[in-house]
Amino acid sequence: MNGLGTILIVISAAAASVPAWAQVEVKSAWVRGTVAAQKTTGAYMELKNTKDGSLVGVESPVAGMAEVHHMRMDKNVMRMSAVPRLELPAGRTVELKPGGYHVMLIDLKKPLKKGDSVPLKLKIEDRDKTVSTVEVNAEVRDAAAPAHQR
Ligand SMILES: [Cu+2]
Repeated sequence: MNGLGTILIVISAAAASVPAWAQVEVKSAWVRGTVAAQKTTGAYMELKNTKDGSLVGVESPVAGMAEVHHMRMDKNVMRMSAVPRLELPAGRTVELKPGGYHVMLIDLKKPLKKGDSVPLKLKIEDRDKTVSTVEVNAEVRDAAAPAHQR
């Protein structure tokens, strides 16, 4: 009987351990809803990595392409540029929000309505170049939510 008890304890400890790929915590993921014929929109979230790494790509079934962008004001002109890699330093929360970093969903396949759920696959690269995928479902918010403001 003692032997069996020991085995059960070992199994439950293994089941409770955090899988190796669950290194990035994603919070408050949302996507701006779109109106008919709109082909792009932004996705926003908070990312917190447990170890140093970077976000190197995003995929979503709702969009033909997804890119990480940075937005800034340059002499009153809003400029967006693609960011091939966004550093996620260990323990620090990196915020993707209107007016700053965001995921641009490009070539949308259909309009996104408030309350829809948009699956996103985040490609996270470690310091040792290992790329893992973090899946998250982002909630679609009203198209009229404040856009690209500071
Ligand atoms: Cu953008």
